[in-house]
Amino acid sequence: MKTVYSPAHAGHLPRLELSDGKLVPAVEIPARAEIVLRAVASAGLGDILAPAAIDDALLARVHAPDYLEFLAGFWAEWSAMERDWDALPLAWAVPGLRRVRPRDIDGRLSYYSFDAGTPLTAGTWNAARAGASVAATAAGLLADGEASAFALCRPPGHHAAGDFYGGYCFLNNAAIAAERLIERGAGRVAILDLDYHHGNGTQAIFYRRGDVFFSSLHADPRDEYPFFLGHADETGEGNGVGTTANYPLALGTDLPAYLQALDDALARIAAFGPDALVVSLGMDTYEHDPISKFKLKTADYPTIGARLAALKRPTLFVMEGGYAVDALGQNVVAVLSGFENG
Ligand code: OKP
Ligand code: ZN
Repeated sequence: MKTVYSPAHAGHLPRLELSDGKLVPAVEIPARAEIVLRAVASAGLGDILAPAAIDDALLARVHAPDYLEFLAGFWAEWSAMERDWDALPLAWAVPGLRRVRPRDIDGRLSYYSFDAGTPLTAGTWNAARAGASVAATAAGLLADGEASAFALCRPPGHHAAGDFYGGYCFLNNAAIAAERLIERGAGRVAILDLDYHHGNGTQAIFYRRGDVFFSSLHADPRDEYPFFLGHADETGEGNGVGTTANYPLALGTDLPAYLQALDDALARIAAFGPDALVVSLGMDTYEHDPISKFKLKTADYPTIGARLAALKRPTLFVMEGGYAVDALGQNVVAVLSGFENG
């Protein structure tokens, strides 16, 4: 399996994040991608390729033009105010307030976000765009006939919706990959989100679409971030009725309970009959993840990889979360080699 990687992710270097009421050292850091790169290289998984530059038209299939313009221009505006620290938003237009776009930079920062836990930094836009190009290039490998590929994206993407960022995510890499597959001829694409947190952004982007099936296994949003999406009764709307399937799971979920949900999701995907599968690969389901509460072990991940292989579709893995940095490389390789041997 080939990996696509760009060192440009390292330009997104958040220092402190807001967590549990405190500013603490950020967990979504460059070392994450670097340790995964080293692990896939030393496992001999396959060639490691650089991405091609991303087409703006592809970005615009997923994200609103004003949102992209905001992200692209943000740091110039922020730093012109002599602010040389990372940016965090402060107030949101919850129901009862009005989503009228503010002129003020802090107002716009809030308008285009949904949480205060996601620092926007000097290098964020370049890094996020490089991550999206990694996803698009890896999707192109599938379209060229590869059976599988690994998009080593950073920052992650699945919390980013069409017009807002949050959850360490700015551009939705998995959604961009799915759109690239459709551009290259796929009629139907399934996305399976295995990150511990619900992929609210990906769900929202495809909620009314009949050609993209979105399925997610995650901690129950009543117990865990992102709190306000990811319930089992969200099943799609309009043309997308029946093409969203959520599996909210209990804190403390271990392999048997996880596999029960996974097998159900895979049966739903098989019935949908996709031309390709995009896996949002978050490794924060790991028992020692510092911000998460599932109980999967390194030895469990090859089993999960083999279950994905049994679907027998061209499969693109897109890196999402996973914050137990020391174990992150071995856990990713465990899924990917389980897939290849499955
Ligand atoms: C991004 B991804 C912990 C705060 C966590 C946001 C988590 C974002 C996860 N005290 N805040 O889905 O891995
Ligand atoms: Zn996560």
